Amino acid sequence: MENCVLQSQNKHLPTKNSPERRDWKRMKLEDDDGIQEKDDTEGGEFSHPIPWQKIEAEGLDCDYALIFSKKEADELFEHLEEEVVYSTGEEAKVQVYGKVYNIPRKQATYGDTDLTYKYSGVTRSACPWTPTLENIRDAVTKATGHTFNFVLINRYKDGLDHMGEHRDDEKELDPACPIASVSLGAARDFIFRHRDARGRNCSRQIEPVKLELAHGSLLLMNPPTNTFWYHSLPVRKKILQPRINLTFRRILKSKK
Ligand SMILES: O=C(O)CCC(=O)C(=O)O
Repeated sequence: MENCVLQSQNKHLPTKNSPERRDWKRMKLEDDDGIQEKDDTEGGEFSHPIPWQKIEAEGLDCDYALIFSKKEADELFEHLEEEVVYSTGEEAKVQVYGKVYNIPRKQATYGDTDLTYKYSGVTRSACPWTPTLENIRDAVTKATGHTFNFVLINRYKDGLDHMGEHRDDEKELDPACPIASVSLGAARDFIFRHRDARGRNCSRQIEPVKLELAHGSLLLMNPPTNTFWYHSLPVRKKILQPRINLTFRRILKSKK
């Protein structure tokens, strides 16, 4: 069974050995429907502490918090709808085991000049940061202490749009830097599955870890999570509203 550790009252995420982190309270996760107990404190303004929740399992280390109030998150969503230009045509396809597929959602990539990122058989170059993306990136840096030079944006028009199981383990990603996933819009389920517990002939029985990613939330996937765990955003037919997800990453320029 997975455990969840709650919560620092510090705005910045405590480091592994800091007293705040040692004092966090351990709590359990439900089998299926995500976190059993949640701190119901709203994220609020950035001048207030962020109540982080710890999500842990074997080889999985994540932190979760609401970092934007509803009003802030609503505004960010609207601005992104105006600013972000999503890929079309050949750029809106991926290659899996040699076959080309349309992406079941919209995608865009932004970041520092000259950065490219290769995933699912395609190489994407970064468009220059927009003002809203810079604001969100800087808010994530302020909340976590980590810096990011690239963001992959996924827009899901409704619950039919989805993302299949994968790991963010590309060699050009800085292995020491977490992937910071900001969610805006419709809340969606997000599922982690251990690499040894996938498929019919899996070698081990390990329960998946299931979360709901809320409007204005930040999920930090710390190393080594993406080595051991796949993640996905499954179809949810009842969801009729759009959602935008931004995964901030640090790309090592020398290993391109
Ligand atoms: O939309 C999401 O929350 C999933 C995004 C994701 O898995 C990714 O960018 O690698």
